[in-house]
Amino acid sequence: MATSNVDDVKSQEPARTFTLEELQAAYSHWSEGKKGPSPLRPRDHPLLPVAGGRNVLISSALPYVNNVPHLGNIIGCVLSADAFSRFCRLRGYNSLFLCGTDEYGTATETKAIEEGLTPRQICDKYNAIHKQVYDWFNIDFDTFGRTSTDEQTKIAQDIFWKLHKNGLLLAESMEQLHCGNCNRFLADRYVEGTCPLCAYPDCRGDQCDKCGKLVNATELLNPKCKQCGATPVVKSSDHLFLDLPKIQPELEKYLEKEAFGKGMWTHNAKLITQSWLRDGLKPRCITRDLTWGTPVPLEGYTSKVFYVWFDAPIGYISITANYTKDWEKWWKNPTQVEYYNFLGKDNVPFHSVIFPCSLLGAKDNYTLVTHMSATEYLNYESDKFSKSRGVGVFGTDAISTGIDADIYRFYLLFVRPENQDTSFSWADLVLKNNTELLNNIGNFINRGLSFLDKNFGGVIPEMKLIDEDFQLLASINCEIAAYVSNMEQVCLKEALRDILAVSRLGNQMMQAAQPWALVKGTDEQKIRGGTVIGLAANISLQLSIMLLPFMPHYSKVIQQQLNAPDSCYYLVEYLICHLEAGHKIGTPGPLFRRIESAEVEDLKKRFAGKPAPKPDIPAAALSPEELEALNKEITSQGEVVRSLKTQNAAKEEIDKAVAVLLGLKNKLKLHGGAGDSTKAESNKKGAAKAKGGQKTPVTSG
Ligand code: B3M
Ligand code: ZN
Repeated sequence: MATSNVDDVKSQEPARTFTLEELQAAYSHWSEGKKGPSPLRPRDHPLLPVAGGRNVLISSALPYVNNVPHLGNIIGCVLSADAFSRFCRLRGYNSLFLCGTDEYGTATETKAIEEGLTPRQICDKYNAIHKQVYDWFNIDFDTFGRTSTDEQTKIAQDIFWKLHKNGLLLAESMEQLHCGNCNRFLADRYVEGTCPLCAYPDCRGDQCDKCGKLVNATELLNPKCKQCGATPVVKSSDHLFLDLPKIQPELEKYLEKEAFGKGMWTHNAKLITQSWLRDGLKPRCITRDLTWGTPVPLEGYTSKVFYVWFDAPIGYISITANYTKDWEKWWKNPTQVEYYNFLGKDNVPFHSVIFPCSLLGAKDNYTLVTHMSATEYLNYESDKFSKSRGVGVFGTDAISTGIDADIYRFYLLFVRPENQDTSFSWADLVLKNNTELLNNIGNFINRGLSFLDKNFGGVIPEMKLIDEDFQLLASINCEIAAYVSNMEQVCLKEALRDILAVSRLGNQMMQAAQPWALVKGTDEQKIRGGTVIGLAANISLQLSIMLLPFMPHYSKVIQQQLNAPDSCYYLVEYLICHLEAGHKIGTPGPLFRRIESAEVEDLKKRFAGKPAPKPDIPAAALSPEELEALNKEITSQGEVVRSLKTQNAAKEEIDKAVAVLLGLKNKLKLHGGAGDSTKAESNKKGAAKAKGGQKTPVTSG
């Protein structure tokens, strides 16, 4: 059964009556007709803000480089940002849409060890995979970069020095485990030992999978370095903290006046930010004892790198700097640039608090976030996406399903988790494809254009508009205006429903006028039939323009079938007659195809995942390949558990995932495996454990 987690279509409003002025306006807009060249600026790189224009900087959260994105990741940032960015281009704004891979930190180091590659090789490999997946989904970045570049080092260190100069750094010594054998401090997840609380022998350095309690790595009994098995010792290490409490008043002032005041913030983004501020900001550790990262330039700390969450958002700036030497025109131009952030809700505080504080603290006139569009989570059927369990469609799988990228785009944007968690459901995708795309939009456009082709030789006939046409134009203009306003507010889901409403109006017109009967009638009736068909062609063109942000490929196909000049491809709040009498269209053809339920049954099975292994399977030796596969599964399931925990998922959900993990570990034990191999490390959101000493200001000298 199809489960629908959103209002499927706009509720059918009773036909509105329009004032004479509205009807006249609709007619005069319609008659604007074809104008010369496109009013849009050409997309010449590098794109830069223009004084006095509407300058829109758009970033999508930078995906971690150590994995393949799934459909939830894709709708969570890049696809949503792409739809918005395409809208901005259609409106003629000076926009720049940027993204890239987030490459530094333990997660990459760990993946490198796992795959026997260097961190650099891992980044190159996965950066290419990400790029390929986004290309397939028709994500049209203006620039797609990466964080591990020289520009990143330059800009991150510059911001760091300014924070230092402005007295916003604190130093404190922290106790951490150090492995003498590997000669390095161990991030919590590089350590395992016996749980100090429940004596579970496979306890991780940050949390016990058995009792679920948080532990400090320094308190583990029998700690072991996960890399080499040696026993690490507690050592102190000096770290630097960003003095957030000192910056908080300025951040609050900025948010109240500028961002919350003038910007569009999703409810969750506002709520999360306000709760951080309400609790009062604490100093935050911005250094780590790792090697794969941006080096800390301050004497005494040069063996350390920046904490990924201090460093990664600076990636937005460095990616721009790698794109154009004039990057400061975007990034040090707060009065002329509006900055939109697209991200998943778990990334909100880093974008609304930590990053703006770093920039405010640098006192260097940086452009700060104005609008924040944070999505909730997309589930897969009624489960969570999980690489290790094979649940859900990952970017590279989507390519092999035989379903067009644009169909995924349409459906993902249709169920975009805008205000609440939603799910991707195959049955629902089939339903939406077959009703909204095939029966509504596809049917309207194909019927009209085929009829035009057969009865008028594909040439738009003379149109003589009558009263009811003015009513129709005014109704369509209401939908277009609603679409524009929804897009402006990043209510992408609603905007998509406005498109469907325009198509529905078109279908109603065809149904009511019956042009196929009219063309067989009197001369007057023939003219009426031609008028209806001319209207249908122009409404089809309007639909292709509105669809462009959502389904760029099909938008293009419709444009080709209409033989519409590029110069009509701009978006205003009303319908214009771009295709005037005498215009010859191209070759019409069916747009969408029916998707059969049987087809998705197979896909459903393919991506449903494997059942969790039972812990009581009889012991049998595993082949080295099976052992490796099992180890990989344990690693990824460990990641699932950690990500659920960092997302504060429901307890039952976490318990379920932990049970799966324990099952896998038991299996490994039963088969004589070497114990836990969970090496994966997700980003630490907290700092290492402080010794309880005082933080001391770091003064510039
Ligand atoms: N890489 C988290 C994520 O992919 C993180 C975002 C960084 S944005 C600067 O969800
Ligand atoms: Zn070691």
